[in-house]
Amino acid sequence: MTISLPQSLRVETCKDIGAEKFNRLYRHRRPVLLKNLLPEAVAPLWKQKTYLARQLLKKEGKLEVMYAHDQQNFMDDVDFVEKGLVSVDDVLDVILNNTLPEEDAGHGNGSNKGENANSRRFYHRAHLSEAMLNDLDIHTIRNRLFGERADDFSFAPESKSELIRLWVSTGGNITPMHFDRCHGLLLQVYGRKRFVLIHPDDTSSVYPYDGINGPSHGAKVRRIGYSYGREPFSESNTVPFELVEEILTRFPKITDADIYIVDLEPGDVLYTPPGCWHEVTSMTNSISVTVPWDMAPFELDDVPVNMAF
Ligand SMILES: O=C(O)CCC(=O)C(=O)O
Repeated sequence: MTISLPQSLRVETCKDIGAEKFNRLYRHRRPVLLKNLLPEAVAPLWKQKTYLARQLLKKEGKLEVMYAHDQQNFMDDVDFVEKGLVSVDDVLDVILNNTLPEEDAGHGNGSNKGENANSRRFYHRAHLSEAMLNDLDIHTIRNRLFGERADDFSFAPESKSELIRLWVSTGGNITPMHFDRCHGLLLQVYGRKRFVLIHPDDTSSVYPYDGINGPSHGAKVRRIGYSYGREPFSESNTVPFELVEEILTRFPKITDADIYIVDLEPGDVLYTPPGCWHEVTSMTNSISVTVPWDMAPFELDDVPVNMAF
């Protein structure tokens, strides 16, 4: 018997997308990787400690962070995480200087159990400062993707900028498989993140929680991103077989799913449609931004199966 997950698939990738093409993918609720869509100045600026130290919004000089109970799976839910306060200096030293002890990202199992912010994985999620919002120039991204039709599709991040979030994570963090009821862009600014995307039609393959015994919109499958190794599309890739075996034993229906893997680099933007299952792994320390927006009223006539209740 061969031990493997389904061959990973690639999502549509565009280097220079125009509104016409984006609208077509968007109407069909297809995820799309948009290469180099961020303004060029952002990635070099947002890896400077002095800049970040000025821009991060502090509470009494500290940043709120989440620590995962299992040191790996982060979800804003007390069953998964506890909260703490850490100085900006400590956060930035870990994120920019990589002071967290090295771990094998291909086999990461949450064994990183240090005692303080300098050795424990954490996630800092927060609003963005005005300057950071200006840097991202979301208005230009809006015009590139939607042209004249931004209002038809309810894409109005300028008026709902409080929904835009910064995500600062240590390498090895996982946001477990879930779906959102809104559309979303993830803007990758620093480091690398891996998305595993699974279509709503494959909902039974991810073992969804029933919303009573676990987080609603959440699924039980774990660590799919890690199970494809470091280079999911390379012949020479080393796949962590023990992890694959564990997943196949606990979640055998995962083999029925089409599994899309997207590795994001600084400058990339990923569009994720509503209802699309996704698991997000920080393959290195990472800084990204999410921009969500609601479905337009006409889209609600035809929602993905997993959103229908
Ligand atoms: O970046 C992450 O860890 C999670 C992002 C996410 O879940 C989203 O974009 O919906």
